Amino acid sequence: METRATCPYCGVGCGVIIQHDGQRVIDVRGDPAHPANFGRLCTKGATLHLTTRPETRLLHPELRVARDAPRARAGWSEALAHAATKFADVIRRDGPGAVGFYLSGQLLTEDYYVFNKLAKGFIGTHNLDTNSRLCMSSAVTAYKQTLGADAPPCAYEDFDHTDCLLIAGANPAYAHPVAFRRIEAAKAARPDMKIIVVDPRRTDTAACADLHLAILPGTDVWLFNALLHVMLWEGYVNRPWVRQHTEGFEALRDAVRDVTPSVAAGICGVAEADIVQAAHWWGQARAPLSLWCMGLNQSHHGTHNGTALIALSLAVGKIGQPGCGPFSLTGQPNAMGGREVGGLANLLPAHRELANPRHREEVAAFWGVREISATPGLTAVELFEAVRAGQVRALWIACTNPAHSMPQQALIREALGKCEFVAVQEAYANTETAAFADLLLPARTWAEKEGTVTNSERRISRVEAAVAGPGETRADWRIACDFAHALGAALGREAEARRLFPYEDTAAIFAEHAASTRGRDLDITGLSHARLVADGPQQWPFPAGATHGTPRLYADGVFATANGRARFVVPVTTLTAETTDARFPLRLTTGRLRDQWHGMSRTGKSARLYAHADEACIDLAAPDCERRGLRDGELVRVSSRRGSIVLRVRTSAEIRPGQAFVAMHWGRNVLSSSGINELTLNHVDPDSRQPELKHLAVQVEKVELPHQALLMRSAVEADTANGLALERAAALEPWLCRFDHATLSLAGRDHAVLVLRIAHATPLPDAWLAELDALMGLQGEHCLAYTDARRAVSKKALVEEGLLTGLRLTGETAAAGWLTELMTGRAPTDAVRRWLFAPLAQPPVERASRGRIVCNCKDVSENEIRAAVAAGADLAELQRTLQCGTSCGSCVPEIKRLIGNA
Ligand SMILES: Nc1nc2c(c(=O)[nH]1)N[C@H]1C(S)=C(S)[C@@H](COP(=O)(O)OP(=O)(O)OC[C@H]3O[C@@H](n4cnc5c(=O)[nH]c(N)nc54)[C@H](O)[C@@H]3O)O[C@H]1N2
Ligand SMILES: Nc1nc2c(c(=O)[nH]1)N[C@H]1C(S)=C(S)[C@@H](COP(=O)(O)OP(=O)(O)OC[C@H]3O[C@@H](n4cnc5c(=O)[nH]c(N)nc54)[C@H](O)[C@@H]3O)O[C@H]1N2
Ligand code: SF4
Ligand SMILES: [Mo]
Repeated sequence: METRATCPYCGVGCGVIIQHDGQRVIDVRGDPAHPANFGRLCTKGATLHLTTRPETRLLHPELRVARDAPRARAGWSEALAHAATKFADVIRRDGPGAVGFYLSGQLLTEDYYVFNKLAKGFIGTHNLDTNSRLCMSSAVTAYKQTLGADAPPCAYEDFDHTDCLLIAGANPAYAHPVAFRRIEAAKAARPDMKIIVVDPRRTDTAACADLHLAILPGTDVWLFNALLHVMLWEGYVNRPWVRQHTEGFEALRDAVRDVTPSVAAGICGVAEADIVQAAHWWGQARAPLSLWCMGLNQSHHGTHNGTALIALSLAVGKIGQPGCGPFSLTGQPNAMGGREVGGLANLLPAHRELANPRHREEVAAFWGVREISATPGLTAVELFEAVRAGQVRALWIACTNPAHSMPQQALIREALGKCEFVAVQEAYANTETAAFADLLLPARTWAEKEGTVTNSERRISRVEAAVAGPGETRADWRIACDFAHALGAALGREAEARRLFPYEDTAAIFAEHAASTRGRDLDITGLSHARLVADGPQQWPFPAGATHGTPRLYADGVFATANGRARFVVPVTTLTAETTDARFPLRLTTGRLRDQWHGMSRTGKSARLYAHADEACIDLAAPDCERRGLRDGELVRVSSRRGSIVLRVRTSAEIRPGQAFVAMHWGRNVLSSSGINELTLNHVDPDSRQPELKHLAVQVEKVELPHQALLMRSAVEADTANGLALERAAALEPWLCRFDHATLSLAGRDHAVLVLRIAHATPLPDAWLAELDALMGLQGEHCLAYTDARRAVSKKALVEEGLLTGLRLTGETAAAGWLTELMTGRAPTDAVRRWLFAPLAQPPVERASRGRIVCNCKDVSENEIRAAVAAGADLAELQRTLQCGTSCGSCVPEIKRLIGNA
């Protein structure tokens, strides 16, 4: 059977077709009819079916009735009644401002709508914020300050029409791969099209550019101002258009007068000629298009990064036409939908503003409630600070993992630890945040839930459920409604709760949401679930009576501001909130890897998604490693003014000296620490309240952790191996923080191998090893052991049906690399037996190491590609012989790079 849905990962919003038998998801493929992807998927989308295994799902409500007691399984009605009593007590005692909701851009629009109505319409608090605050809120404020509304004016088809694409602070080759495939195709069809990438790192995106401006982190505003300076000087500014359709230009013109390319070159750390070149390309372009994402948004002046970039489109009057405009890429699949229903602390439904009394009245009338409170709500960082200060006493968290993803984790842990009552609505057990939950509620997830989502280009898609959720899971909107009813009972307002939350299905919720948009910029009164199924995904606005959606906004030069004019904003020109000094001399930035998603609760369940990057690393430039006497792969202590963590170092040509990069994905489930957010700071942009997650000052030093161990475990049958690996990983996670450094990962492809690597300052106690053996299943008669007490080396191997299925090495772990390959390659064990009982670190047989896997679909490694390139192969030849890069295409930029560097 087949069911249509969308990919639950990034904001590209690819359509998927789920293949299933009504009970289980069997496979997934791209939906050829979906206009976001026309059948394509990236590595993450194409492996979605591998994330649906039940082993690590949360299946039943769990409740802790007394502080410090363990959680126990509970029934839904008992669990919700308990939560309602807790919330009601706090509301009665301390007022509605003492409760809060922290939600997610990964909820569906209908889920979001119900939660928003519950907090703002029923409870009377605006303490409802989401992880979009960490993500899109600077883009929202930038759009509102300049164009007047939170509406990206562009469409993906603009990639096919632009002749100058400026990508700033985004790495779509990794983060929006299917959109990037479209950019690659546009460039291949029209090689004259110019691509400029602004990113401190030489990412795969930057490597594809005609011009890469590797600016110093945090200096974008200076660069954009210098571009405007050159454009003014060269007469590229469309003065009549600016006069007719905008305001505030003179102030910006005066502000950039002294920002010459030479001044900016000094501040941004790039060549003056490159800045001039970029300005010429942009100024001369028929259709200039900009794209941006977290490199601009996650800054303490993220709003002004955005307004300065948007100013470049306004200055040439190129907006609303094919191939033109400032295009903010949405991170999460439904951050747009969340904003549409008003799912942020400062918003009300349908892009209404809490601060606007008329909007509050409209919403009160629409919902049929007495009033909408005028008290502003707390935004993400403020919300957790208020929890920490004891002002917010009951917190509801859904579909996000703040104990991983919020900055300055020590403060978040303190807040969650102190909070009187924390409810967590999650699809997976064991997330970092679940550990703090008094109440854990099992949610349905991808393939099990239905509703709608809106992608980066304002396109609304219908998502249908293929299978029922496992165990007692419920859909998020349903949980929100059930809680609303329970809370109504606890507050003695049951009839009101039933009246406000009468929904039997998501179509009814969508209809109410659509009605709330009547006459607003995002009017979707012409849409319904039925229409989205019949006519396919549509771009808003789509008012009643419309026959099609709206690919572009502002084509008539009339903007969503009060007087219809777009506005230029004079940006602040501060740099990063935190500066480097002798103690913390490196500028560290954070971001994404190609094959992992956020806290890895889903992507981390699929062995093959570790093949591209298997362990938490810090990337440093070679000179910075040399200066510190560091070799590739050694362990280092990374410290900021807020804490320190241990990571493996990777020398990288992608990064400039003086800088460092750590991916945001690795946290307590796979690492001995909380990862990089242990070190980040919670400084926020004053307008958007988005924290500066991309910039911090760090020191990196070698750390000696001589006592090492490696444990690996697989099984003879693939299905057993995969299931056991996940179960064992879950049991091992709490162990990781005991060690000075430990990582948990999966290796292999169809047969998962669980890999635990440990490094510790002091000898590992035998009791710990015995416990680890038990958790890994490294016991029993099939286990062979060898111990060399003198050299403190011990080896233990489990051989089942002639295959090596388990291993533990202590003291001497140099053989880790080839042993992992032996185990994932399922080679016969004769060779290992000899090695096992000999005091050797060397592999018993010479084997060529495969190295990192570059092409995930076709399982082709870096070393295999390098060897073919050395023999003269070009991309076409590699695609023909090795088949790499012929399926999803996510690895093509990297393959091109390997060819280029050969
Ligand atoms: N594979 C994968 N894809 C994802 C996600 C994921 O977890 N994994 N998450 C999704 C989400 S929610 C989001 S928000 C998006 C994020 O998508 P992106 O923003 O594209 O991804 P990031 O890697 O966070 O950051 C982009 C780039 O900003 C650069 N950067 C850092 N500092 C600066 C600076 O000062 N100026 C400039 N110009 N650039 C800078 C970094 O070097 C990085 O390459 O990705 C979405 N897609
Ligand atoms: N240092 C640093 N930190 C960052 C960033 C960065 O670039 N650098 N990026 C920030 C950004 S842009 C973002 S968007 C955030 C993302 O941070 P989070 O929102 O914390 O990321 P996820 O891991 O995607 O969290 C989603 C959770 O919802 C669960 N889930 C999945 N499906 C469902 C469902 O259907 N229902 C429910 N109830 N739960 C479900 C998942 O298991 C997962 O635990 O991280 C931010 N943090
Ligand atoms: S680009 Fe990849 S992660 Fe993003 S929606 Fe498409 S398949 Fe999913
Ligand atoms: Mo995001």
